Amino acid sequence: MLSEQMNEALNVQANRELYSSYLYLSMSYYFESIRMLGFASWMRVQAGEELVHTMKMLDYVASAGGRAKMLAVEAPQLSWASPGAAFQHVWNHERAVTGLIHALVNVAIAEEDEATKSFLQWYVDEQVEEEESSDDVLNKVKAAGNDSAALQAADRELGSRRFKFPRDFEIFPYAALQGRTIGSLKK
Ligand code: OFO
Repeated sequence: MLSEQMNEALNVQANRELYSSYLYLSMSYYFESIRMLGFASWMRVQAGEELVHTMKMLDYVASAGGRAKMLAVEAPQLSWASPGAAFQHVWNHERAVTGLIHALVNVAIAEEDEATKSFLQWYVDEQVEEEESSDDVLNKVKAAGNDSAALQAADRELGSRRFKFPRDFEIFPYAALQGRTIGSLKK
């Protein structure tokens, strides 16, 4: 059973994950507006992953007997000075999210909530990957600089990214919902 404080902290983090999805969707439409469709597609995949992170966290809250709450989502930035500025923003954002996840782990440790700490390990590992991939992409875009042929090549390369659901996540988990306690669904 989640404490009220842990429940709240997870709802707040789920909101930040949803904001991340919103931010990357905003970047996707920005890239579409400047006809960099590979970058737009990469951002769309990124937005999809963040939506999964949101739902996975809220699913955990519900299955641990808490109450998943939808909080207001901040409006993200609409455009960027250049592709490099947008990818720099991705990198900065992912570093900041890593800090938030680590702070959340510390709440679980302080509460001796082993189950939540173990659940959050997936996010800790995910952030290592996210930082690595955003660093990699930022370096590619930075190396292209203002060279339009190099930017087009990077755009094509990033366009090959495909979305994958995490192995343990179901988007329409009817059976899992049936298994949840009525108490957590009623609150
Ligand atoms: Fe949810 O991993 Fe990025 O922010």
